[in-house]
Amino acid sequence: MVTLHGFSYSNYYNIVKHVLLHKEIPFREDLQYGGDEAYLAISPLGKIPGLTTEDGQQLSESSVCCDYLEETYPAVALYPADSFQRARVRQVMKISELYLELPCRRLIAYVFGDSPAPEALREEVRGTVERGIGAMNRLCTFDPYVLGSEITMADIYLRYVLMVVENCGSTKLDWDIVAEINGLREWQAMMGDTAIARRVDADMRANHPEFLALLKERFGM
Ligand SMILES: N[C@@H](CCC(=O)N[C@@H](CS)C(=O)NCC(=O)O)C(=O)O
Repeated sequence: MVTLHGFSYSNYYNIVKHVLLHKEIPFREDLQYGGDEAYLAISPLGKIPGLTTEDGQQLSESSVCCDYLEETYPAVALYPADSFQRARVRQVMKISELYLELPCRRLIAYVFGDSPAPEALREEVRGTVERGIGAMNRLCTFDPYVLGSEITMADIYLRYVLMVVENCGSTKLDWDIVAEINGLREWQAMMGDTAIARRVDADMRANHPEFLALLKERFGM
């Protein structure tokens, strides 16, 4: 059976978990917070999540895990058959990660810590996110899914990318980033209104106190 390693408060972990649930692939969860030698055998950078395949091999990097799951378990497809449309799905995933999530992540230490984020950093993050918003508005249709009538990997990816973006945007930039992307709020409500999303979100909330305790223990946050 596939094993997903990591913790439920991690948005990256939840991308892969949502894909496993959507594709109805049997899996078990192995609670890992990283930071120890043993975990490096599963995820070479020590990042969450890690994946152990059915035949006992290890993978990391969420988008790589997603692609592996798609190719190995194609029955419930999350990419279109057409190669250009598949590339479009990956384009949205990459843009949302590189130009929305990763800049916002630069503020995450200030979200969990006490000190205010330096203005120069906030300005830099704002500039990158502005461009990401522009690209998302040009690419995504939200009719009703990100790229049309069928759910794709981009829908699942974006749902969890936004968890960090919304949190950092509202707490550190006084900025409702979701409101800047046309149709995103309605799409978010639709994506959240499924049994899978509710399960992932409930597990995420349940893990929150333990995750906060770990941050305190490891980083004094
Ligand atoms: N590019 C990685 C990013 C994963 C990532 O940053 N995960 C966070 C948890 S949400 C983590 O492991 N942070 C600890 C660290 O960076 O060492 C992926 O797509 O899986």
